[in-house]
Amino acid sequence: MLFKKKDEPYNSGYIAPKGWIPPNADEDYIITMIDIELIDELGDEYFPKVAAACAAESSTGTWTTLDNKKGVVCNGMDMANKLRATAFDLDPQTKTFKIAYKIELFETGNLSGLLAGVAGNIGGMKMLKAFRLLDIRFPREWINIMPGPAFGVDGIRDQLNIPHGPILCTVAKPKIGRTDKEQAALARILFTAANGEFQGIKDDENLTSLYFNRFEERVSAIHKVRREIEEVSGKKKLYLCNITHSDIDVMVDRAEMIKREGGRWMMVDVVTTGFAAVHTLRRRNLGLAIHAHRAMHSLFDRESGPGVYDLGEIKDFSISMVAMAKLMRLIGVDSLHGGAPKTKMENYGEPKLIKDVLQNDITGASSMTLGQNWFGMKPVWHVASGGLHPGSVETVIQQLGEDIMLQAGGGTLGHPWGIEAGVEAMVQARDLAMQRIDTKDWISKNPDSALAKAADHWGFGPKIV
Ligand code: CAP
Ligand code: MG
Repeated sequence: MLFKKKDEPYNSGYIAPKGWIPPNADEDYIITMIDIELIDELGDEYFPKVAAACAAESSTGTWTTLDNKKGVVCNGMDMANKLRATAFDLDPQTKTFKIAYKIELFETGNLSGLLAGVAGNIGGMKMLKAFRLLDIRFPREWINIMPGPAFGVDGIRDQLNIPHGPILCTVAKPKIGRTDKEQAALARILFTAANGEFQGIKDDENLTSLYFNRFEERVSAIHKVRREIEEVSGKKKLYLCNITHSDIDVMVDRAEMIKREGGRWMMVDVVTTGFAAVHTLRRRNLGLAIHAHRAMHSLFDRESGPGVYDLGEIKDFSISMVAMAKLMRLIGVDSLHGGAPKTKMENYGEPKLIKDVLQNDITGASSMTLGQNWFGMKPVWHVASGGLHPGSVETVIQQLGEDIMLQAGGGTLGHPWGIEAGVEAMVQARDLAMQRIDTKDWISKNPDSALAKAADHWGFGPKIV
């Protein structure tokens, strides 16, 4: 049995009396919300002990008592007891609970250090059959010390001179295949088709620097095209150029290269490069917006139980994308892939919530979020992507609103009439949604349009395979 009588005090101080809530939470506490399942050997009556054990392991405790050596003056127990975390608001039905951590327990502004506590060892404990960190709520001091986005939603609208509506972008497909020159030729088409109403091009997450498409050659070729087109058309264009590398110094060199080319954005695979890398890039203040691709997030945020929809048990060990989105806003990205309706990617209905935490203050907590007061930190562009095509644009805009970057890769470049027609169809779909004109209705009146052809080819539903 995991909990022996003699170990009882180990977690006794780590749980709050029923009804307790952390006082003055937005000033003094970091709070997490957790969903767990107990291993079969532990009956439901162990739930409070396990919740307290999670609070202990993630703050100051360990698996046994330590304060039994009377007369020892160096055991640190006074401070450990003062700073211990408190499990509270336990729901034995859903096995959800919250943990309140006093702000002094962590070094303010050190996100990696904080996560080693609140999201550290606890998921690995043998007493748990499943664990999901649903959310983290940050107090004012953390919001004030973290950089947040350099540009945010309004800064990017000013930069591109797009006062309203979604930004339209595509990702070069095939994922890997074009040479730097071919990608620059693609950029020229994208920047000029449909009267230049399409904003940009993005590298794919796994395109870095390859023998037929070197970073240096690509960045210079595409920005040359961008400068030319901008000069002629007067319209600002985007190139989200992937600087991802496991060596931060190489990323900084690449970012500086973009800056020298007059670029405005760098793209980073924020999960594979890690929190420290993104925080460092943001702190260097290179004058570039950060586009955050989340490739690899699925390996720690996917969950296969119905509990992920709040409908029963969870099955895996994970952290939600909602929590990840908050961390990315704090660390200072300007746009983040957050999923959308009708994509090819799994999302549990979270995109709306992710967009909310990226852009709004959320006052009311729910079963999916603790809410968050952002104390004026700039909002982040929500990127809708993954199998989107013109027929899905109306639903995406209806559900997520206009402060989104719409990325359709295959759904732009794979148009049966060619790339120009793909761009035209995406622009048509966006414009109709913004004017609240029913897409199907419009298509029936314009059967020869690029949008009608796209809908005929891909339909209106999600493309799963
Ligand atoms: C989209 C994409 C993105 C995914 C990532 C891809 O291309 O470039 O990486 O959207 O998913 O490679 O699949 P398509 P998410 O438009 O051709 O699907 O945005 O959910 O992180
Ligand atoms: Mg991609």
